[in-house]
Amino acid sequence: MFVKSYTAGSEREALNLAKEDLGPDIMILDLRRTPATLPGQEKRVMVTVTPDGAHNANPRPEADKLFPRQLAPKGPVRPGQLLETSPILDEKEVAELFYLRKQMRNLKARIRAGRHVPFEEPFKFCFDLLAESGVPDHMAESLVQRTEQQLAEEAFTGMTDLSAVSRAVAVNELRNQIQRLFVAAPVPPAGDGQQVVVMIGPSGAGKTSLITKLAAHKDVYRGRRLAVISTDIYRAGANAGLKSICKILEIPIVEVKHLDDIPRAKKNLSDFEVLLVDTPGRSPLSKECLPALQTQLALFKPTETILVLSANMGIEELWLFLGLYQGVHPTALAVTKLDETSRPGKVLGLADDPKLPLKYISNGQAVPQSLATQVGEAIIKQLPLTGGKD
Ligand SMILES: Nc1nc2c(ncn2[C@@H]2O[C@H](COP(=O)(O)OP(=O)(O)OP(=O)(O)O)[C@@H](O)[C@H]2O)c(=O)[nH]1
Ligand SMILES: [Mg+2]
Repeated sequence: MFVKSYTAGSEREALNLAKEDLGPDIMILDLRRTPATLPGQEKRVMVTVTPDGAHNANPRPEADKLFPRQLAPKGPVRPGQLLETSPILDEKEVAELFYLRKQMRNLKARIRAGRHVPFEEPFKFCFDLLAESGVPDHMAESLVQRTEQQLAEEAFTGMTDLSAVSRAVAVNELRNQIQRLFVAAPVPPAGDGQQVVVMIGPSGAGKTSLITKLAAHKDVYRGRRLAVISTDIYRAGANAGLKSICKILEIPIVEVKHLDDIPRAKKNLSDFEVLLVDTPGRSPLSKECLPALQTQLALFKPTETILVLSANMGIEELWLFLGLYQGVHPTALAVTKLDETSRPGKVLGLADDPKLPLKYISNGQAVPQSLATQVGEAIIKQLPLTGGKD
């Protein structure tokens, strides 16, 4: 990552220097203030920045190494056959991920200890609000820095007096900054060919429920002809709820019993504009889970692979699972059970990868009312973002 520091008498001047040098799109990595200690000495501010985008060039090079891209199978696939190119997840790799997780914890602690000039009010108030609601430190810092930077820019153009910014104003800007993390991802227009949307994720994450909510939601696949395919055929009654909702919505559902039935099922449903595919949940920590999933995905050739994770897991576990599922190349993320966590801010820790946009939030069991497609709004609603007393 390309990183450079600029020092000046104020945040504004230091940022101007950075923007003159690197262009307008920069991301602040660190901001340090050195107060004037001697008479006549000036306060100095050092900002450390990176050109925005550089930090995302390849956010997961290690994961790419662990799980190389897979090839589609050549020729027919036998029931139960695993592709030779499937990722092999062994204990060594899992241990490596756990080790990385520990390293990350250490780094977080060092960053906290090393930040010798903490945020000043009201930005400290904003940081504490985020941290208390479970937003990981690095994300809280970045959001509060962006809030500070935005208000400093407004102060510069005469719209606000930065020294008199109230908590309410700062919190309001913080909300805008959170909202900016999420760009609405529209459904591709009709006529763009058949969409094959596959849900993947650990057991009990809410994959099947998400399919029922997507199928019933008025804004998602509005007016499209939908069909559902389920490969979750091993557990008795696994599809009972899904079948009854499909019946109410008059959507055909096909249960695929063998891998080589997948191409046939797709062919039989070729007139449908959208195929929603449900897969069985297994722990990605088990050796068989990811290779088996990879085989199914190679046969389905999805246009979209949605990784479904439940917010009632801890953030470290969520990061670990995200790392593990990189092997099957999900294209979007859905977070369920936001209603079942007291630290909903952790979800923001999953929203910093532009290659894996957070597309859906589910915060209850009601079909489809508990499905939010305006993800930023849904998360902000769950956070205690009020200005309090100034
Ligand atoms: N409170 C709450 N419960 C949810 C939410 N989403 C799903 N559930 C419940 O979680 C349980 C598991 O949901 P499923 O949709 O069956 O999960 P799954 O990922 O398909 O599970 P497997 O197929 O067993 O892997 C069900 O009781 C759902 O009603 C949510 O957003 N909030
Ligand atoms: Mg299921």
